[in-house]
Amino acid sequence: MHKSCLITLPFALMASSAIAQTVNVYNWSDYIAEDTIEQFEAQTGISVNYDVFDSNEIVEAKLLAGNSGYDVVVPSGFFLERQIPLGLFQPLDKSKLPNLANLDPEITARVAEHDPGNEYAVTYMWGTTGLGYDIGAVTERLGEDGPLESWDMLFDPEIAAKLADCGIAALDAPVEMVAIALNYLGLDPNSEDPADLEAAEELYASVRPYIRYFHSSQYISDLANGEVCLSVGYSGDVFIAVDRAAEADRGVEVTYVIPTEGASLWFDMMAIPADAPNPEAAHAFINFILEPEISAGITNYVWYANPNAAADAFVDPEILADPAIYPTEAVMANLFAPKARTPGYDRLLTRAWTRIKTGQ
Ligand code: N2P
Repeated sequence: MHKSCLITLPFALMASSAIAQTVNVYNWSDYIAEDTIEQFEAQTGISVNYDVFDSNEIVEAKLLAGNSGYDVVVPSGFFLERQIPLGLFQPLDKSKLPNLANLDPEITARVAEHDPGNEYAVTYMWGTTGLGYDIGAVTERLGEDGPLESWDMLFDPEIAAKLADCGIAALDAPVEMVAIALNYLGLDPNSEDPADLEAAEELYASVRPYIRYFHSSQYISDLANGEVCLSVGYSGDVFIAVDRAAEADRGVEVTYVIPTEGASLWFDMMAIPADAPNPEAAHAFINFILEPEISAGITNYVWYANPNAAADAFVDPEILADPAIYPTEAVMANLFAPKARTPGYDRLLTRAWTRIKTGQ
């Protein structure tokens, strides 16, 4: 009896890993550690097809078209919120996600606003959308006493004009960019009032000549190389630019600020499409990400906060103590969280955004 157990067990393991299993993951660009996928493949024998995107709109279009072929996708909570009722995801089988126990209950409660009961999604990483800038180029033009911690650098035409020659970049992310403009104007960042949208559009029109381009990942290398001197950016992505600029050692020094008027706060959520080819492997992947050392390894590499309380022990103390990554209560109070847009408003928003980008 004992003997046969000893013989069958290794055989069973071999057999299960011999079945070629694949998980298809669709995640944001620059958003995982160098060794995460390798480690998952080594631990589970499941191979990973890993594709990247840089915009919620692209993910949504793929999910709406159906048959995306993905097993795990990572939209932001404010998009996922309206995708759930459309039936685009399957409920999680929590019995296959024992590592859910590692999650910080405060974050779990927060994201329940997007996913009631936390039935469909698990937070991957979270962060803010603020400003990245080239310290030398910007202070040279605005002075040490310039509004270096304010959205004025983007939205005040007189100030933005001074930065036009060294280059301003903005994200191609209409929901967040309009929310940021509304917040700057003292309006509700989640307003769907067409008059407010018009005010945001006017604000962009007033600085449009000074914005070089709208793109959601190009700014990382451009900031690092000194091709642009100011960009709206995702916190961790700007930190990549900080790092790359320092490595290049060509005199460019980049920094990230959460402007005093506030910044947008978002949670990117792992979910399994309703038509995922391999939901079993999707659960294995999500559970693996929730291993404390794996979550911490990603945070240490991409400089985004993870939702994993058990991971704190493995996160670089410098990152854990950085209020631009793990915001303090006071910073938190100054952040606003975009909410899902209704389809009716979305049409207005898309048209307004096209006009903003094309400058018409
Ligand atoms: C990762 C960008 C993710 C931030 N590079 C957008 N939610």
